[in-house]
Amino acid sequence: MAQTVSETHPVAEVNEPATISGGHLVAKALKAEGIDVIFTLCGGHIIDIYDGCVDEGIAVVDVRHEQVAAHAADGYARVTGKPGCAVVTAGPGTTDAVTGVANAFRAESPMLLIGGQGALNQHKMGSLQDLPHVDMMTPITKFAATVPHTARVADMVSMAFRECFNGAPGPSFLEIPRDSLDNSVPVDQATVPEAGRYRASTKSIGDPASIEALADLLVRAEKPVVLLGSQVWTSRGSDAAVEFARQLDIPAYMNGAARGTLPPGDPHHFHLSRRYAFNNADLILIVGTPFDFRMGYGRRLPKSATVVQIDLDYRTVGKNRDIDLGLVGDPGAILAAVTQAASGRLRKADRKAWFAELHAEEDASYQKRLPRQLSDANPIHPLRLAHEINEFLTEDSIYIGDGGDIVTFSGGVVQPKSPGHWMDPGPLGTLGVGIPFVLAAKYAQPEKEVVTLFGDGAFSLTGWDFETLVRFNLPFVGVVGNNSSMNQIRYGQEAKYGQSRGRIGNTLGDVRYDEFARMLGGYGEEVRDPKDIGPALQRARESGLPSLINVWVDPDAYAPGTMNQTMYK
Ligand SMILES: Cc1ncc(C[n+]2csc(CCOP(=O)(O)OP(=O)(O)O)c2C)c(N)n1
Repeated sequence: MAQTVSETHPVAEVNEPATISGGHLVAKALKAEGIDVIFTLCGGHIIDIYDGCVDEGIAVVDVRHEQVAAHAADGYARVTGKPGCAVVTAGPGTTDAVTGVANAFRAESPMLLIGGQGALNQHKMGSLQDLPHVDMMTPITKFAATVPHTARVADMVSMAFRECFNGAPGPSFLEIPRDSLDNSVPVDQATVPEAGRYRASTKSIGDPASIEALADLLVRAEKPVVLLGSQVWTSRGSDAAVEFARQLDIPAYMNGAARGTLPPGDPHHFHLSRRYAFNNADLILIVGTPFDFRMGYGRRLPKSATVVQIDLDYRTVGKNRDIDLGLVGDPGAILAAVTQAASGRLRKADRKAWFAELHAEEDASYQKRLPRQLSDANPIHPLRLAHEINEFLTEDSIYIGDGGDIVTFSGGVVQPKSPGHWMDPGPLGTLGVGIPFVLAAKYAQPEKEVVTLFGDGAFSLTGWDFETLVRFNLPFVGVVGNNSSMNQIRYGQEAKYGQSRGRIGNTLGDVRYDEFARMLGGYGEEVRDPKDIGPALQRARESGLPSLINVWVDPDAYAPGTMNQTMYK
C-alpha cells in the first residue's frame, strides 16, 4: 500500500490556527446582541446555528410552524425591548415565516429572521429548497441580505440588528447559504463585533426649537389632548409619558402597545371619549402612531384644531393629514424634554372644565354599554366575556388579543393595568399571533401571568403550538370566544349578499377547544353560562398549565366598528 508523505517523512508539528464555523459565529453575534433564545423549526440548512447556540448558552425553542417562530420573535421584542430572533430553514421554512416578518414590519417591532439557503457553489442550480428569499423579504424588512462568506457571518448579523433600529424599529432578514454557515475560517479572519459597541444611541430629541414651540403650544392650549401610540412603549418612554400628562395636565388616550401607560382610574387616563375629545380639542398631540386606518387617516381630526405629531420615523410625520408642528425623534426623550421646557408655566385650574367635560362623556359611554357588559344572556354576550376577563386581570397580567370581533369587543372593556401589558397584532391585523405571543411573553417573563382571548377562527391558525407551550412548561390562561364562525367577516358579507349567500366561507365547526387543550396535556373547560366564566378562569389560573376555556358566545352579536365597517373607511 502507498504511503503518504507525512507517514514516510514525519514533519515537525505545526500549530494549526483555531477555526470557527459560520453557525458558531451566528451564535456569538446573537450573544453580543444580548439574545438568550431563538425561536425555530429545524432544517438541514441551519443545524450549525443550533450547535453554536449550545456553546453560547442560547436556548433553542422549537415550534411546529415557522409563522409561530417569527411571531414569537416579534413578541419577544415587544416584551423585552431587545430584538427577537427566529431561525428557519431555506425555502418553505422561510416562506412560512413571511407573515410573522410582515406583521413585525407594520408593527415596528425589531426582530431578525435568519433563513437557510443552498450553498453558494450551487447558486441558481436548483438546490434543495432554493428560493429568492432576499427578493421576497426586501419590501417587508428594513434590511435583507445574503451572507457571502463565513468570515462575514458575525459582522452581518450585527449589521442586521443595527438596521432594525434605524428610525422606527422593524425586522431584518439574513439568508446564510449552507457553505457560509458550515464552513470554518481562522478565528482571526472572523470579527465578532463587541457587545454594545456597534451602534449609536437613538434617543434623539430632534430640533430643540421644536421642543420649545411644542411647550408653548401646550401651555397656552385650553383643551389639549394627547394620543399615546405604540412607539411610546417600543421606545420605553412610558414613564416620561406619564410625567408629561400629569405635569402638563393633559387628558391622555392610548392605543396599541401604549395601552396601560396610565393605569385605569388615573385622572389623566381616558378611554371611551376619544372621538369627542378630538372633535372638541383645540390642540391634538399624536405621539408614535401613524395616521393610518385606525385613525381614519387623520381625516376625522377637525380642521380647527392645532395638530402636532411626534414620531420616530420622518416618513410618518405629516403623512395623510397636514400638521402644524412635526417632531422626529424618540417619543420618550421628546416628551421628557417638553415637560421640562414647560415646567412651572401652567395654571392647572384652567383645565378643570375640560377634564370635567371629558369625564362626563366617558361616563355616559360607559353607562350606555354597561347593561350588555353585565348581561346574563345565554348565549353569552361577548361584552360580558370581556368584562369577566377585565375583572380577572391583575397588575401583572399581560393581555393578548387574537381574533376578529371578539377582540374588538374586548378592546373597549379590557384595560391593562400597567405599560407593556397589552399585545395585539398591530396594523397588519394578523390572526394567529396569540399562541406565539404567549410563547414569547411567558418565556421571556415567566413571573408574569399571561391571559389571552382568541376568536375560534384566529386560534385555529397557529393553535398546534399550544403543544409547544406544554412541552416548555409555559402556563397561561387562554379563552376561546367561540361563535363557530368568522364574525368580523360574516357581518359584512351578510349585509352585502343577504343571509344565505353571506355565509359562504366564514362558518366554522362547533369545536371543543377545551378538549383540544386537554388532548395536548393542558387544562380545559367549557362554559355556557356567564356566571361560570369567572370561576373557570380562576381554575385555569390555579391549574398551572397552559389552558383553554371554551366560552360559547352569541354568534349574532357584532362589534359596533364591524357594523360600521370602520376598518375599510
Ligand atoms: C391571517 C389572517 N387571515 C384572515 C384575516 C381576515 N379576518 C379578519 S377578522 C376574521 C375573522 C376572525 O374570526 P374569529 O377569530 O373567530 O373572531 P370573530 O370575528 O368570530 O369574533 C378574519 C378571517 C386576517 N385578519 N388575518
